[in-house]
Amino acid sequence: MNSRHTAPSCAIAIACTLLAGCSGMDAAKPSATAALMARAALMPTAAVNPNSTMGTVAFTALGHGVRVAGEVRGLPPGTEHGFHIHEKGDCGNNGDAAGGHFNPAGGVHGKFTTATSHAGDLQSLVADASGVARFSIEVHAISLAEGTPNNVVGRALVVHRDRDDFATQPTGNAGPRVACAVIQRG
Ligand SMILES: [Cu+2]
Repeated sequence: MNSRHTAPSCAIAIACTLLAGCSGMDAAKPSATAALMARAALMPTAAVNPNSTMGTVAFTALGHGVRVAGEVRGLPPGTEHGFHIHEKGDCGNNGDAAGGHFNPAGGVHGKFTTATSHAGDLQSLVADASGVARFSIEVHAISLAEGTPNNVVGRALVVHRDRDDFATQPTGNAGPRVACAVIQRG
């Protein structure tokens, strides 16, 4: 018996989902959504001087949510930085033109993976001794699909100078925007 054909009829749908997303279901829908990708090339703003904060970030659609992976360099060694998707795809005015955190569900600013937080609240960046922060996270509250309310393509990815306190509303009090990029499909 071929498991590809038996998997979609999984009697207990929840158990099916928990078992790493039913490979049979993925096989039945060849990469139509899995192929969605986007990227962001973070460039330094003039909000602080000097500033060599730069980075490359890849967004890959998953069965549920998006993998956000990449690296940001040029940070002060050993520091933590607020890292968010902001509402508007405009890095003008030293990133301030990007507006507030992307928040289509009307959430409250908080830590990444908190159910009530903004969709744009990502895991904070932590720079290593060389000033490089590397990350790969699954963000369930965002999408890359056109026409969905939580689509982040065309919005801005922002690195802040300071650490996010995850408490101050609605910003996290993370200070000036030291790097910004518009998230672009591709
Ligand atoms: Cu931000």
